[in-house]
This record gives sequence, structure tokens and C-alpha cells, in this order.
Amino acid sequence: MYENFKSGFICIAGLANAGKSTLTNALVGEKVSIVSWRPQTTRNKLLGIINGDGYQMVLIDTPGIHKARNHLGEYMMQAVESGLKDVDGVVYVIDASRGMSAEDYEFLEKNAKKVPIAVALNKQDAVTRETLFVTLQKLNGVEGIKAVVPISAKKCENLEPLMTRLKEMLPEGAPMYPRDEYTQSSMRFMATEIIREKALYLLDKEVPYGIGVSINKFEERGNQPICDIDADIVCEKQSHKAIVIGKGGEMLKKIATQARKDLEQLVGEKVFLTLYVRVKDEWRDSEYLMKELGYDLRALKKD
Ligand SMILES: Nc1nc2c(ncn2[C@@H]2O[C@H](COP(=O)(O)OP(=O)(O)OP(=O)(O)O)[C@@H](O)[C@H]2O)c(=O)[nH]1
Ligand SMILES: [Mg+2]
Repeated sequence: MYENFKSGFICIAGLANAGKSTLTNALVGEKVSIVSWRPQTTRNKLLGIINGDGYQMVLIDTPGIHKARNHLGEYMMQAVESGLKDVDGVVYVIDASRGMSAEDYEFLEKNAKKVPIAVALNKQDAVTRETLFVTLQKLNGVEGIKAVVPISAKKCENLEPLMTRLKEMLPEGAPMYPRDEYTQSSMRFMATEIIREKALYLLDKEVPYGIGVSINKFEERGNQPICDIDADIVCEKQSHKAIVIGKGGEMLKKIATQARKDLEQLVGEKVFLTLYVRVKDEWRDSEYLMKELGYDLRALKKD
């Protein structure tokens, strides 16, 4: 039944803020990963499944590569490592407006011999041809890269040539996931991410980096097409709690209003969202508290 069918894993890696999640969503055609202008938006490795004609490509979106400064950072870097393990190919995303850095070079040098890599030179819409050319020249000097494709993930420009190169990397094999699925993330997980995305957009300075979200209730209301969602926004410090709530509760209301719109799209019905704000001191450095928020280092080490 699946003669000549191709199926495999492609990891999407790169520095923080390069546009990995935007690209994942653009290729899948659905929102599987949250996006923001802040670096370190993605904290987990996430699957986005493309079910094409004659192939199934499973994209693994990963957190941005950076030097970990706390337990959460270590968890994120572990997620990158685990996302790169046993894949059939890698899309390494570089932000053309920042150019190629020493870290990019280091990654490509280290991995190009181990696994097929296509570089997506992203944000071509935000740079001049000359700037793009400088980075293309630098990439020319790196041995072993299979392809370099300038793209704009945000504007969906030039994604076809990239897809062509990625399809070439897939081995023959039957699909690994049901053909009508585009993600493996649960609704509950997606709900926490949507709430975190709104917090990342609306909160300032260091506050959003210390935000975690946990769902207390995710329930259909009897036979009515209504979903009740109660969630905790967890922050790191008492002083942050006041900021998340805002004057007269205004900030929390804004986060809830924006999140509710996206949650209604996610569940396909009316949502009643109740948000609470809790403080868990320095949770990003506590394995125990991180686990409570769904970040479990040991779970990553097992796979
Ligand atoms: N101009 C422009 N902006 C882009 C493009 N792709 C992504 N962005 C923007 O770049 C920012 C980061 O995008 P993300 O997709 O969250 O980047 P990421 O690499 O997943 O970031 P982390 O998860 O933090 O590592 C967002 O503000 C995006 O809108 C692009 O093609 N052009
Ligand atoms: Mg991301």
C-alpha cells in the first residue's frame, strides 16, 4: 500500500529568534508552535506533521540554541539535542538580518558531516540583496551543507524549493503518524502555550521569561458547546505577580481576552477562561517546580 512512499524526521534548528517556529507553522499550514519577537519563545521540541502526496514529513521544531543560565535553559538545550537525534535531515535557520554568527558556523561545522543540512536563510524580506549575498558567500565556505535557500517564513516566500530539498532527504517508508494529524501536542498543552504567547507579547522586560502556565481545568460544560478553562500563570517573583495582574487587573484581563480568542479557534467552541496568578520562587531553577509545569529533564533524557 505504501510502495514508494517516503517518510522521515526533519529537525528545525537555529539560534533563538531566527524564525524556526514561524517556518514550522508555514510549512505545516497550521499553528503548531507559538511565535514571538522575544528570543527563547519555544521551550520544548514540538512536532509538526506534513502529510503530502506520497510522503509524510515530521518536522521537529526546537528551542533556540543559547548558553543555558538556569535549569530551564538546560532543559531547552537538552530538547535541541534530543530533537537532533536520529533525524533524516536538518533545516538550520539563520536570520539574514543578523547575518551568520560564530555560533551558526560552529553548529554547521560540527553537524554537516553527520546529517544532511539545508540552511534556510530566513527573513529575506527584511534585508537588501547585498546583505543577503554577504551571508550566502560566508555559507559557501562551509563544507558539507546540502543546500542554502533564502526564504521568508513570515511571508511564505520561496518555501517550495526548500521543501523539494527536504523531500529528497526522506527515506522510503510507511507513514509514522495517522495521515490526518498535524501535531502530537495535546489540546491542554497547546492551551498553555497560547496563554504563554500572549504573556510574551504583552509583558515587559524580564517578566515574560519567568512565566510558566499550568491548566487546572479543561472541561466541556455539560451538553453545551462551551469549554471551561482555568489556568495558573506562574511567575518567579512576588514583584512580577503585581505586574502580571496590572493596575486594577487590567493586564491579566488583556492576556485573558487575547488568549480566549485563540483558544476558541483551538477547541472550535466558546471558551470561558479564568486565569490566576501564582508565584513559585525561582521555579526555573527547581527541577521539582519545572516538572510541575511540564518541563521534565528526565523525560527528555529517556528518548
Ligand atoms: N521580517 C520577518 N520576520 C520574521 C520572519 N520569520 C520570523 N520572523 C519574526 O521573527 C520573530 C521570531 O520568530 P519565531 O518563529 O518565534 O523564532 P524562533 O526561531 O522560533 O524563536 P525561539 O523559539 O525563541 O528560538 C517573530 O517576531 C517573527 O514574526 C520572516 O521571514 N521575516
Ligand atoms: Mg520557536
